[in-house]
Parts: sequence; C-alpha cells; structure tokens
Amino acid sequence: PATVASASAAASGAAATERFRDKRRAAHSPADTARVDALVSETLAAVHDVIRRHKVTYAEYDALKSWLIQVGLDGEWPLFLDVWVEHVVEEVANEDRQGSKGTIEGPYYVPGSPSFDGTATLPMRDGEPGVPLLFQGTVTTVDGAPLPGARVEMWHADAAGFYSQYAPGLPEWNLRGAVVADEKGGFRIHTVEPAPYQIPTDGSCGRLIAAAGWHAWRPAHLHLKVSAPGHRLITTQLYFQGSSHVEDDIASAVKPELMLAPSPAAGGHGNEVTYDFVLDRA
Ligand code: MBD
Ligand code: FE
Repeated sequence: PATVASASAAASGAAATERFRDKRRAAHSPADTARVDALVSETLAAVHDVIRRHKVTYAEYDALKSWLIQVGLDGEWPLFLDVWVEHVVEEVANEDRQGSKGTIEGPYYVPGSPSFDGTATLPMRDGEPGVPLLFQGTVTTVDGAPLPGARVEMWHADAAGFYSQYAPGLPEWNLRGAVVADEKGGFRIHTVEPAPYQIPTDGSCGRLIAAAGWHAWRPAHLHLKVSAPGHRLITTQLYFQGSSHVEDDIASAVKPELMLAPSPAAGGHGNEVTYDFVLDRA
C-alpha cells in the first residue's frame, strides 16, 4: 500500500519547523557578541556586493522580500537551510575526522525510534513496497578495534520517496530504527531500498527551484547516526552507485566514500550490502 496523498510543502514544512524548535528549546546558548558581529557583518557585505555587481532592482528586492516572508509561512526554513547551506557547515565541522565520512542530517531526523539488539528489521507496513535490503557491517575505532554496543540508527524515505512523520498516512516509525552492535561490533539491518526524494514543488523552495531552472531531486539515500561511548557520533548518508541524481544532488551531500553497490542477497530475495563504520575518539 503506497501512500496515496503526497507530502505537501505546508505539511512537511510545518512538521520540520516544529521538530527543530523543540530541539532548540533544549539547547540554548548565549550569543558571543564579537562573533555575531563578524558573521552577520560579513554576510551582509556579501549581499551588498551582489546587489551592486548585478544592479539589483526594486522589483527584484520586493520579489526577494515576499519570497523570504513566504518561506517562513510555509515552514520551509529547515528545508531551505539543510538543502543549500548545511553541506558547508558539515564540511567544516568534520574536517578533522580520521574515521567514517559524514554528510548532512537534513530536516527529517526524529530521535527516539525503536531500538533492536544485533539485528533489526526497521518498522514497516505489511507488504512495504520496495526491494528488500540487508544492510550490515561492523563499527570499529580508528585503530580497528571493534566497538560492541555501538548504536547504528537509520531513517529513510519509502519506495515512493516519503518520510514517516512528514507525509500523511504512514505509521509513526515507518523505516526508522536503531540497532545496538553485538560483541564483535557487528550489526544487521533489514529494510527496503528507498526512492529518490523530490523536494516539495508546491512551496517556496519549489518556487525558487522553478524560477532558477534547477531540478528538485536528491538521490535515493539512507540516513544514519552511528555512535559509541567515548567516541564522536557521526551523522551520515549512503547512496546507491549508478542511481539517479548521485551526480547532481540538489543538496550537494554526496561524497565518493558514501556509495553503496548492493548485490543480490545470498539465498534470499532482494539485495544485501556491507558497510563498515569507523568512529573517531571523542
Ligand atoms: C531530504 O530527505 C534530505 O535528506 C535533505 C538533506 C533535504 C531534504 C530532504
Ligand atoms: Fe533525506
């Protein structure tokens, strides 16, 4: 049973905005005046420079103003920022890592998904559409020592490209779950292969994409957070070799180290793939 209604910009945007505000309420930090001054002044200077070089008109300025207002009304700030800005924040945050590569979290992570020991089957509907996928591997330190008890949390879109809790009609934790690695640091996750994700075309981000002549697609991807006590949590995504939009992700979040090439599952149906994670010491 595929989802019948699609995820409207307003519904997924409102859910993503609300989720982000919950997270921020828990994590408020005081502003560093000098830092705010430097970052905001330089950002504004960059905007002023664009206006001068392109001789931006009042018509364009007013179009920008009304678009910015509408992004907020649509709840699409989380989507806009994670698609067009987060990849550079992630690059800077993780440039000193020796272990597994990270990439952006995006707007659709929800903490608290169901957890399993050693082997997980992600919560899914009876007859969940999509090619079954066994995703397995080990979690180790940068020295190659296994990390028993490491946590591998996965969330992803279904075979129609929709995320539970951000599209109507899906069970709460559909295709969201965590597995705790066994005594050898090993884990196995049974799921189904996701579809490419199209940014909602009916909201402000969609209007920007159409106005600029861009496309609205992210390649099919699995989101992961991998963690272990005493080690740095890594947030990452994995993609499928040769699948559409791996070369032109609208969110600029694909890296060569993040490609999967699943093969037909031994003696079963669907595909399987192995991917090992290496965690930096905290
Ligand atoms: C996604 O599924 C996603 O991962 C990102 C980064 C942005 C929009 C939708
Ligand atoms: Fe995603």
